[in-house]
Amino acid sequence: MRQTLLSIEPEVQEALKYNKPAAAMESSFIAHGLPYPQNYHLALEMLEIIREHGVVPAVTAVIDGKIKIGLSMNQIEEMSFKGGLYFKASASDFGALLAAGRDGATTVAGTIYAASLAGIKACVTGGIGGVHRGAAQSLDISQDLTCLSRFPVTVVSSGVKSILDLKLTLEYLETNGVPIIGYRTGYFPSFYTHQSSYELHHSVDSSRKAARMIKMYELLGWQGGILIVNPVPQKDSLSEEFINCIIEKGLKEVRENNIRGKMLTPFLLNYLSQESGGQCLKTNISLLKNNAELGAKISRDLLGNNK
Ligand code: PSU
Ligand code: MN
Repeated sequence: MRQTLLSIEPEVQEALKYNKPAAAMESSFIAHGLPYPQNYHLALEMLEIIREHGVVPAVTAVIDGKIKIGLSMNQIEEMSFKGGLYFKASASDFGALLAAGRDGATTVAGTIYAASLAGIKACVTGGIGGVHRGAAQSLDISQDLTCLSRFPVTVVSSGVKSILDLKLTLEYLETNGVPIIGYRTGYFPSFYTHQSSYELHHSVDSSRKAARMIKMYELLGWQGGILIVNPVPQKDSLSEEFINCIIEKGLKEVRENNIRGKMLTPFLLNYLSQESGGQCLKTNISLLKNNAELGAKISRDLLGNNK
């Protein structure tokens, strides 16, 4: 019965049937995170990068009363152009959207859930949501974190933006038992910035070693997901002072306009891109491509022998 709620693109279906590698891709950054037409061109480039490694990409979404595992080019174009019409769909929104026939673009939480329903083991994103600054008062903690601990999917991301509280985000992940593995880094990356001051306990220097660790959790019957953090390439990394200065101004606007809930993250993302004069956008594009490449390699290596 559950399978009838999924609409899996034929090439993804084939990959799953014949045990060929597939990687899921978040869609909220296409619909809500980046401007048109850069979002469209980037999405296509990411699909191409994933394919170059022999992996079938599957952008996830909720469309026409189905959970989509893989979108057609037309659907990606439509989503890129009319992003605002798509609901920002976390896992807990799926049932409501399906019943109402409303379309949604998936957050990391939604993407992990969709991937786990389809049996896809890894997904690619830019940055995950986390614990917001001032969470002691607002209790604003992204569902991405709880879904990471609930569904057995590996997420490749560049850490979290410093619009969030990095320290509390790491504490929350630790409490919920989400393993964090640095890819060629010993520090948690903070999205636009190559590294933060927070040290990681585990890191790997190749996709094969990452796949080996993930398989070890599988062998142990680990029920939750794994977070692989992949820093933005050095050449596109922005300085922490530069970003923090813009974020402080953005947070002032948030307080003045009483912005809360689902709107908070998109508001801050939009503010950052506008105020940084295109630099944030360039960095965002660079890290997303980099994550597509690593996500593809890990998905490929998950099917190999990594001894
Ligand atoms: N952070 C980014 N870019 C994004 C998001 C977060 O740097 O596009 C999106 C992702 O879809 C993420 C979601 O899963 O925002 C988290 O939203 P919230 O904080 O409302 O849970
Ligand atoms: Mn929130």
